[in-house]
Amino acid sequence: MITQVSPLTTEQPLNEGWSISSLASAQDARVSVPFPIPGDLHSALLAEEIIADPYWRDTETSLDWIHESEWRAETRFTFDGDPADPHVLTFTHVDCQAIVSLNEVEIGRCESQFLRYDFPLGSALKKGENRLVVRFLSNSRAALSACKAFPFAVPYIFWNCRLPHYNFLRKAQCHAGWDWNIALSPLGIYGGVTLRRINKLRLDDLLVRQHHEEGRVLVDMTIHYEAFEPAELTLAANFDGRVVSDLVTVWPGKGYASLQFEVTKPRLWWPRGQGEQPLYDLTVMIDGLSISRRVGLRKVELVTDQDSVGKRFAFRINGREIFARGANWIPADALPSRATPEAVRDLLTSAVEANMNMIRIWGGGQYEEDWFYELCSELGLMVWHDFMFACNLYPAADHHWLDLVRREARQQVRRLSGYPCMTLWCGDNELVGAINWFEESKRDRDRYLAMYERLNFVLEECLLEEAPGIPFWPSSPSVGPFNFGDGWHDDTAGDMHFWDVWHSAKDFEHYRTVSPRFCSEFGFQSFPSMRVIESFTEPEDRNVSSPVMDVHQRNEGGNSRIVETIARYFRFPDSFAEMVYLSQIGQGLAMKTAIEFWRINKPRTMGTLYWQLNDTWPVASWSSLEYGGGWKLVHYLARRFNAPVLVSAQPAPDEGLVIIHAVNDTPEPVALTIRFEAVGMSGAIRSLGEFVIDVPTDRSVEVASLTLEEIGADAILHFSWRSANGAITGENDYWPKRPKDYRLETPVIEATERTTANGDTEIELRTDKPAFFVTYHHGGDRLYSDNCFTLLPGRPRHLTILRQRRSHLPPITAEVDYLKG
Ligand code: BMA
Repeated sequence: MITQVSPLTTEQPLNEGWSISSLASAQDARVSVPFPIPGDLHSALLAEEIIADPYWRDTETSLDWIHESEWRAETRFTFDGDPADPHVLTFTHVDCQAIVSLNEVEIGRCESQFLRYDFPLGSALKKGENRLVVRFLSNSRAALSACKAFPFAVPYIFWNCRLPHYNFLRKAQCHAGWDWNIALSPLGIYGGVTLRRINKLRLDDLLVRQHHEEGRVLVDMTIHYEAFEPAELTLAANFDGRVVSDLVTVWPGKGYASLQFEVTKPRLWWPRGQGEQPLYDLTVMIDGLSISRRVGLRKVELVTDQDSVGKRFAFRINGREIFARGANWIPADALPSRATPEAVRDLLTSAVEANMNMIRIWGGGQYEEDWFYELCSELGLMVWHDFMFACNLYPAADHHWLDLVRREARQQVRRLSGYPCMTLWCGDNELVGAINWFEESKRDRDRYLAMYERLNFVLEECLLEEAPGIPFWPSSPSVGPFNFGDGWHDDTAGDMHFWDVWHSAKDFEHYRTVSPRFCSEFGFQSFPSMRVIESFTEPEDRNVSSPVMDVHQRNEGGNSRIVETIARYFRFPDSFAEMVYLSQIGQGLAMKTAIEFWRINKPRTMGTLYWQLNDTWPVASWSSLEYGGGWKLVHYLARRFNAPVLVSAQPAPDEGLVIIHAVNDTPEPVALTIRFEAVGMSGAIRSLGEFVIDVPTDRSVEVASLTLEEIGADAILHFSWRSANGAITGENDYWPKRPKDYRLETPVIEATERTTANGDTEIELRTDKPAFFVTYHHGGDRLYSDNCFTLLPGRPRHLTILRQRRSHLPPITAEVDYLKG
C-alpha cells in the first residue's frame, strides 16, 4: 500500500498556435488561416471569411472544393525536456485521412476518425523549437480510391449521401450527407493533441468493470499498456479518495494489469426518475502516467426472455425494469467546432426536460468526447450506443479495414466502460435491412450477408472479451441474434424501426396497428420555426416549394409529405408561417399517437425512442429540437406524453368506445383521481365523471371506457388527473375526429406577463372560446413550464419560465398561436 502517488507531470498539450493552408487545391488561390484545435476546417475558413456560411441558402455545393483539396495544418512548439527520453504524440479524433510529421520526419498516419493514435517520436523530437505538421488528404478522394481497389462492389446509401463511397472510410457516415444532413465532409482535429513523455511503458486504455452482489460492488480496473523494458512498477488507483495499489511486473510488449476493490453499501446510480446519480472520481496511475474518469455504480441487464408473444426487450437497471422514453441522437452540428460542451448540455438538458431517460447514439454519427458521457451520467440519461455503421454495406472482407474496426471497438468500449449512462452496445444501424436495398446484394445475398457477419462478429467478440458489463445487441433494428428478419415490421421480438407512417405515407392512426417490444426509431417531419427559417433564407425563399426550402429538406419528397399530411388532418393554412406552425402540430400529433399507444402497451412494449432529438443544421426534419436547440412544438408535447405518469385515451372503433388507460413509470404505485369532460367547440363543458384508480409500476391499467355519444359529435374529450397528495398532475385530450372535421371558433386570447411577489416571471393566458395547441412565443429562447395546450374559457393558465436558453439567433417578440378553423 502506498499513500502518495503523484499523477504525471509529463504531458504537454499542443492545441495552440495551429494554422492550416490549402495544398493541391481544387481552387487556384492558396488559402491559409488560423486553425483552432479542437476544431474543423470549414469553421476556421468561415471565421476568416474565406467562405460563405455553409448553411445560408444553397451555399453547400460551392464548398465542395474544400473536401476535394488537400490541406496542411501546422504548429510550432518549444520542447525543454530531454529528447533522448521516449515520447509519444497522442491525437484523439483526427478526421480522418492524414499524414503526421515532426520536423519533416513522418511519424504516423491517421485513417480513422474513431481511433486515438499514439505515435512514437523516436529521434524526430528536438530540444527547442519543433514543427508539427498534419497533412490532411482529401477524404473524398481516399473513399473513391478505396472503392476502386476493392475486388467487388460495396454499395453505399446513395439516396442519402451526396458524396460517394464513404462506407470505405472510418468517418461519421452522415458527413457525406444524410436525409437530414448537409454534405460538407468536414475535416479537422476534434479531440486534442498531446505530447507525452513515457518511461518504461505507454499507458493506453482503462477498462472499468463492476460486479454487483447483495450490498456490495466489486470494481475491477484493468489498464492496457505497451511496455518497453522489463520493470516492476506500482499500479495505483484513487477512487473517490480511497487509494489502492499493487506492484506489477511488466515485460516488453503489450500487456494488461488489474486492481480490484470492494465498495460496501454502494450508492447506486439510477436513470432519471428512478433515484440518484452519484458519480465518483477515479484516477489510475502507473509509471508517472494516469487516466481519470468519472464513474458510477449500477448493474445493467437486457431482458430478452421468451413470453407468450415472442421475446421481450427491456432494460433492467439495478434489478428494476425501466421503460425507456427518449430519442435518437445525431452529431450536435455539421460543423464540429460548434458542438461545444455548452451547446450539447443545452440539448441534453432539453431531453430530460421532455421527461426522457434514454438517448440512442445513432450509428451514422460518431463516438462523442468524454464530457458527453459524463453529462449523460450526471443527467441520468441512459445511452444506447450503436457502433458507427449505418445503412450501408461495408468492406469487411478487407482485413486492414476490419482491423481498424477491431481497434476502434476495443478503444471505445474501454474508454466508455466506466460511465454509468452506458446501457447498451449495438452493432450498427439498419445493416441487416440494407442487404435488401441494393441490386448487388439482392443478387448475391450470401456474399454480402457473410461479409456483414464478419463485421458483426468482430464487434460482438470485442464486447465478450472486454466484458464491460454492458449488453450487446447485434443491430438496430434486429429481431434477435442470428435472425436476419424484418425488424421494420416484426413486432413480436427485438427492437423495431417503424417507418410506415412517414416513409409510406400512412395515417398517424396506423401507429396503433403495431405493438413493438421496443421501438427504437419512428418519426415524423416538421419545418423549423420561422426564426430558424429566416436565418438561412431571403424573403423570396419563404415558400414551402421554393428551391432553397428544397435544399434544406434532404428526404426526397419530404416537404410535399408534410404539406399533404397537413391537408389530411387540418384545414389548409393561409400563410407560410401558419404552414410552419401546423407542420409542427402535425409532427406532435404523430408522435403523441405513437408514444401514448406504445406506452399503454407496457410491459409488452418497454421503450420508445423517436427519431430524432436534434438537428445538425437548419433543415426540415424529424427532430424535436431545431438547429440551435430551440424547442419545436412536439418537444412541449413530449414533456407531457413522456410524463412518468400518463393517462391516455385510445379508440376502440369496433365497439364505438374510447378506452382510458393509465401508466406509471415511477418506482412507486400511485393512486389517481381522473376527471373527464366533453368540451364543445362553442365552449360548453360537460362533466363526464370522475374515476379513482391505483396504477401499479409494472403494467398499464384500464381506467374506464366512454361511448362516442357520451362525448358528443362536436366535442373533444378533455381529462385531467391528480395523485392523492397533489404531487402528480397532468391533463390530456382525445379528438374523436380529425381537427379539420370540427368547426373551430375564433378565440380572443389575452396574454399577460407579470412579475410575481418572489420575482419570477409569470404569464397568464385567458380565452373566451376553446382554443387548441395554444402556443406562447413559438421558437423563442425562453422555455416555458408548459406550452402548446388546450385553453378553455374561464380556466386561465399560468406559465412560468422553465429555463432561459442562449441562442445565436436574434430575439423574437412574444406572440400567441393557436389552431385555426
Ligand atoms: C432511420 C435512420 C436514419 C434516417 C431516418 C429517417 O432509419 O436510421 O438512417 O435518417 O431513418 O429516414
